[in-house]
Amino acid sequence: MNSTAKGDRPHIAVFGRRNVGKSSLINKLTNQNLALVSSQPGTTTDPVYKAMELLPIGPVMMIDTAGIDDQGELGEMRIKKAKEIMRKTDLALLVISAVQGAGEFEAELIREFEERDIPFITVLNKIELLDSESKEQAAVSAEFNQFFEKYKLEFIKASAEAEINIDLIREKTAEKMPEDHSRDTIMGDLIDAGEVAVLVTPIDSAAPKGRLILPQVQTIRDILDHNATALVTKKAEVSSEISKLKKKPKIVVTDSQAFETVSKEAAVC
Ligand SMILES: Nc1nc2c(ncn2[C@@H]2O[C@H](COP(=O)(O)OP(=O)(O)OP(=O)(O)O)[C@@H](O)[C@H]2O)c(=O)[nH]1
Ligand SMILES: [Mg+2]
Repeated sequence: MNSTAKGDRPHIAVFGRRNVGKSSLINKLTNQNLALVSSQPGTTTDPVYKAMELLPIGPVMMIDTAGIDDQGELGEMRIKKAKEIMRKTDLALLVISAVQGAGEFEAELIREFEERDIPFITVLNKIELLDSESKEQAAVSAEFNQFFEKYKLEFIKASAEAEINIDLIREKTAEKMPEDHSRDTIMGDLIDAGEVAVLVTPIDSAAPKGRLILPQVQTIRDILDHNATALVTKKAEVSSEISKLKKKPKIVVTDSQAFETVSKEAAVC
């Protein structure tokens, strides 16, 4: 079992061959440009641990691993490295490049995840490079399908570069996180019963049609679970909504891009 003590934060590790976009994906998932990205295979040389905020889970430890594959490392070495990190991993993201393919290396990682009871999510990155019209790429897709069928895997077609399905990866990450960590509170240590939290929610072209995303819904649920009240609004309405409240909100939650504007708006109320 995967029972090594890992501290309070759930550890999410990203595995995959070199150059598949592991570091790029971490940057997009956390909205930060902390991980080094380059077109040179082997950019990340040692595992990089970064304490980060990943909603809806909250504080997590993201582990960016060195890409290891047939050309990069020799034999046993590559899987030994991965295994060391797996001892600390609560949930894994297996990143495969849609243009590069999946094979024995990925199969070996999957066997290890299963042996260690590590839940994992498979991300087919660089999906925007696949042109389904072209014959060559149709062949690549068939090869992929065989691989995924063999291991009965579901995969998320994504692109770190074109920002495709990044929210979906976040949602699945929260869904798949083992129970002992998924019970961690999002807002519980920030708000008390009877207080109000204002959630400034971007409704733009990137927002899915007709619904809120899981992290937003979970945050609302968490506030209610703590017998507090959630006021959900958009950036444009935030100051007028706060001014209508008889009591100042305990906290205003916004995304990193809107932080500066919202903090000014909220301060004048
Ligand atoms: N077209 C495209 N390029 C991408 C995507 N994601 C990453 N890249 C590019 O792929 C290259 C490798 O990205 P990294 O994030 O450094 O990949 P990595 O898996 O961390 O690589 P190593 O650290 O070398 O193992 C960079 O040039 C990225 O800009 C994507 O979704 N689409
Ligand atoms: Mg890297």
